[in-house]
Amino acid sequence: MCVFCEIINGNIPSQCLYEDEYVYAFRDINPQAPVHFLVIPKQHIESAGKITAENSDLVAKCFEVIPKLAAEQGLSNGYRIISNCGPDAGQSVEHLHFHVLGGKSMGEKLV
Ligand code: DGP
Repeated sequence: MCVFCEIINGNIPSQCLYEDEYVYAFRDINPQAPVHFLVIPKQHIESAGKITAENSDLVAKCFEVIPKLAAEQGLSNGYRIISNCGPDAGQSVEHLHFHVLGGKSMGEKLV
């Protein structure tokens, strides 16, 4: 089972920020900004490359959670959302996840 499925199941501990029937959010183990958390669908979807009409409602649910959590975490000055998809993007966990980073100015822009 993948590491994020194990986190959802509680077999691997995590710092949970939010949970409902469809979505789980927790702090990244290796934070790249003062605030860095991950928002994931509980259903195992490999990556953004596997989003379809059948599962895109779960992606929407993730994105509904993000602004609420960002506000709770004090990211009133903005934040960045990243989803690495596949080897060239450096995806290391094959369970769709959205990084939310903030709490500092991220001046070095990739896009
Ligand atoms: P990516 O490289 O985009 O696939 O990002 C995977 C992220 O997942 C990476 O920033 C570190 C994080 N991560 C990996 N394993 C764990 C874990 O066991 N717990 C937590 N909290 N985060 C993890």
